Amino acid sequence: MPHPIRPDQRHEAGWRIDASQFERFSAVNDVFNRSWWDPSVRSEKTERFFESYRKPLEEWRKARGFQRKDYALRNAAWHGADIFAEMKEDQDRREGFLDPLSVLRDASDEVEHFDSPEIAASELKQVALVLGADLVGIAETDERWLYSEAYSRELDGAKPNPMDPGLDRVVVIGQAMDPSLIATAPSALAGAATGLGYSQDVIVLLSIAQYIRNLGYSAVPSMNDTALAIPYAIKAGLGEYGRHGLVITPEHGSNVRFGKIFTNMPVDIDHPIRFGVEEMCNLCRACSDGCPSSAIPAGDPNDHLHNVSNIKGISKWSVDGEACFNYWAKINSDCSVCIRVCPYTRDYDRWQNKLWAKVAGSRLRRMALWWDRRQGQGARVSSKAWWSASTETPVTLSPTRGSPDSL
Ligand code: B12
Ligand code: SF4
Ligand code: SF4
Repeated sequence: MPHPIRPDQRHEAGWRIDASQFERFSAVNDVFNRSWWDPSVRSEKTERFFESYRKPLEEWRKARGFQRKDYALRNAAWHGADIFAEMKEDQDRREGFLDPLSVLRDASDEVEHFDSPEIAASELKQVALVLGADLVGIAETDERWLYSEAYSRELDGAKPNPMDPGLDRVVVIGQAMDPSLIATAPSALAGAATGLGYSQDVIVLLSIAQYIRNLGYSAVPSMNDTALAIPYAIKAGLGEYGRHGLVITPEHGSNVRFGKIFTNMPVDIDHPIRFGVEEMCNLCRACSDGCPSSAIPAGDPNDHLHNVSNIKGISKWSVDGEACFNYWAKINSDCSVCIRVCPYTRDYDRWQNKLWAKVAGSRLRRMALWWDRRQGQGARVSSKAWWSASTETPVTLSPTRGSPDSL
């Protein structure tokens, strides 16, 4: 089923870009890549952080959620994505993270023709969902969101980031992350949700790209490499941008990862949606208050650059990536607290949460915020509760205000 967008929710992207200041972003300057080449980011802690994904830590922390079984699960969840990332490292490719995924058969010589771009788009979306995507939308490609350079670990610097300009469509997919794991953030256990998201994404992206190629068109599947996911997800109508610097979707809040497929298949495009997120973020500060590294701004959108890891010339809420990643290195795992505490992170299969979303999108949004806080929605679930759910019947993983795990 295609993504449901009501006509009254269609909007233009509304980018606030100062063309005289704008510069395409170089992947060399994202914080992960800087932690390889930039001594002001690289440290023993960042090295130990990356190593902990490959081999067991030498010292285990006593804190729950950071013990051996938590890391065992986290690293197992990453395993699928890791296999593809490491498969062509001898060719200076880190597929899915620094380079597009390439384990694909060639496109068919025979091209399938569709009666209209609308039909082609709706069939493609149905295929994407059946192949495992949770959300799918389509946008026009836009050079502004293409990285100006890719990062090469071999060169320890920039390498070209080629993209065929004939690929004028980008299919953006969303993969929901496991809410019961995210509810334990910050923890290595919650990091399993991230790893699973990536591992599933790889398979789904490759399958959709192969389907397009089997129809005789070009398709380049991309995860974190090649281009910025967030402006594309917004353009493709998957959600609205939040204060925490992430896209909030109507179906899963921001508890979702994005992947993209660049193609020349002649498909119709989607439109950005608005459902009250910006207005809610103007009232709410749950993410900026809850962020353990104070990386999320509490003020209005602006074009302030925290450091070289922010794109230039766009007025928006921007996260301090250095502060965020420093915290990850300190706790030895990634963090998802900003997703956990956001009031939009809910199970929208439940009628109460559907009703909450309706109120949140109306003039009564203050009431929705009050209701959210009263519910204790977004409180941390203890990792102990997550593990003990395996022996309890029925399984209960609802958030409690009880004693949160200490770090
Ligand atoms: C590098 C990176 C990080 C780094 C460093 C960011 C940096 N500044 O270098 C750090 C460590 C901070 C990080 C953290 C997280 N990340 Co991250 N990250 C990325 C990655 C790989 C590259 C982004 C990048 O190049 N940023 C550098 C510059 C452009 O940053 P910036 O100017 O601050 O812009 C940010 C936003 O403002 C937005 N953005 C960029 N251009 C524009 C333009 C407009 C008009 C707008 C409105 C927004 C916008 O995207 C940028 C995201 O960093 C993307 C994947 C991708 N290719 O996009 C995932 C990605 C953004 N991360 C993601 C997630 C989920 C997280 C975490 C929750 C961790 C986790 N559990 O996975 C945290 C959340 C932190 C936060 N609140 O933002 C998801 C977001 C999904 C969503 N729902 O929106 C992405 C898309 C990965 C994915 N495959 O889904 N991340
Ligand atoms: S991932 Fe954690 S440290 Fe980074 S911005 Fe979100 S809450 Fe803050
Ligand atoms: S936590 Fe609140 S302010 Fe932050 S993104 Fe979610 S709704 Fe917006």
